[in-house]
Amino acid sequence: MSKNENPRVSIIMGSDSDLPVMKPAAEFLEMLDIPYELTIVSAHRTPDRMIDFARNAHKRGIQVVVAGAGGAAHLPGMVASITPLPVIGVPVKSSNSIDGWDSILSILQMPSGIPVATVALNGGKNAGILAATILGAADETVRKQIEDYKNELTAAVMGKVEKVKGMGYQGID
Ligand code: RP5
Repeated sequence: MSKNENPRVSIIMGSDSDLPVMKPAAEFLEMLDIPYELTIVSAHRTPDRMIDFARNAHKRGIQVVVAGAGGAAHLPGMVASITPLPVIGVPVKSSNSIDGWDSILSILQMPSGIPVATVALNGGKNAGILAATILGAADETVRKQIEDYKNELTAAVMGKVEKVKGMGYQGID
């Protein structure tokens, strides 16, 4: 049985050119052994596929959607308008983008009633972390993994505190 046979998170993106930004989301879920799927769903180029995806994702056992797109990035918002699942939007600075703001604002400025949890420009990793964190609200195993991850972050920074102290700088202990 494939480890991703029953995916809990769906990572979708407008084009294969978005993959370098979205891959870190998949890598984080893999690190936590959370089953996921990843594919291309384009709001503009495959609208029927997008609607079919959004109508049926929860019926397939998906619990969180991570959606990335660049330029006129309508994928996260349109999926959010249909699915009952939480949608995390990843703005992508794509080749057709002016400077990334087109994608950021397209995903961020949703109308009242249809929220998309928008992460930073090219923030694929944070999207993966947030997807796992949402699962962790009702899954003790995943919640513990997120706690461990945060503790690792703290330990890494405290190591840097010691490193800077060792360079002769002073500050709070
Ligand atoms: C968006 O257009 C995609 O999400 C991608 O970020 C951008 C460029 O797509 P390609 O022309 O590389 O296929 O819809």
